[in-house]
Amino acid sequence: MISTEKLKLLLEKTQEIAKEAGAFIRRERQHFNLDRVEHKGFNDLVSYVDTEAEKIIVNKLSQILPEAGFITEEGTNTTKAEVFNWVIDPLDGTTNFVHGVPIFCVSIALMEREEVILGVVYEVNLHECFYAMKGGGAFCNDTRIRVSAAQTLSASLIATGFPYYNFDLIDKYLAALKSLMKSSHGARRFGSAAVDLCYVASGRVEGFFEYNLNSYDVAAGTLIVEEAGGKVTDFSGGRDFIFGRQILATNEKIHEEILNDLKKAWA
Ligand code: 2AM
Ligand code: CA
Ligand code: CA
Repeated sequence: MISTEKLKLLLEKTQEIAKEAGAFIRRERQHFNLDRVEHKGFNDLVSYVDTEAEKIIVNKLSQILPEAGFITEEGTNTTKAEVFNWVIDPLDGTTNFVHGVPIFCVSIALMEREEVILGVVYEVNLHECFYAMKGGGAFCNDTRIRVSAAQTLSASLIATGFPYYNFDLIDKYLAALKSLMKSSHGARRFGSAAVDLCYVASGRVEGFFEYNLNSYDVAAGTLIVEEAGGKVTDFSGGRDFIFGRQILATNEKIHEEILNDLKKAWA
């Protein structure tokens, strides 16, 4: 067990590190051009900015908690530890970044065994730093955040991410989306799962769902949602949402309504 005092200190340091990586990303964006993009798959983009930002983060984090291992998108350090692991996406929203759409962030979580105990999501252009530690509430910059008070799907705005591979499930996804579009205020696609989750946490949208995401896309954001009073599950209502590649996060009140649509579509 880590003490509350130590966790608080780690949370402060992690915010500093996320902001430092964010400042690097912001600087590089000013002279970024599309020639510098590499492809991991036909639509899976990466650049030196992702890898360099990750190096900054991993290097600094290993100084503040030397016993922790790493799960990171770009694989800077692949050492896993038994108890503590950092789960890092140095640049969530890379497709936005390379095209100059200003929604992207740095996402860092700390897991103690199966549980996320600290999460930081730094939105690089809006300078919004979302953060939470287990049992300590959720914040954006210095302000406490809470999920929306909306009671029904019919009064809700829903964020999602479009599938980018595993297209054999796309019909199920589109069926769920169609049904949500018909019964809510509408759907939004911001292009960063970590930002989507923070928007649920801060009450800007009431729900978010996506399939195919990785642990580093969602780990930090899920704790921020839960600490803001929201609910996170997989599409069966269970807790396999960090490594399970299905995530539904809501303000809690509309969770069952969306879950019913997802269960029908995924049946
Ligand atoms: P990324 O920007 O780090 O790749 C958007 O739906 C979410 O899916 C983002 O969090 C994005 O993270 C993730 N994602 C992973 N691979 C992707 C891809 N090939 N294309 C688009 N989004 C991808
Ligand atoms: Ca990501
Ligand atoms: Ca990324």
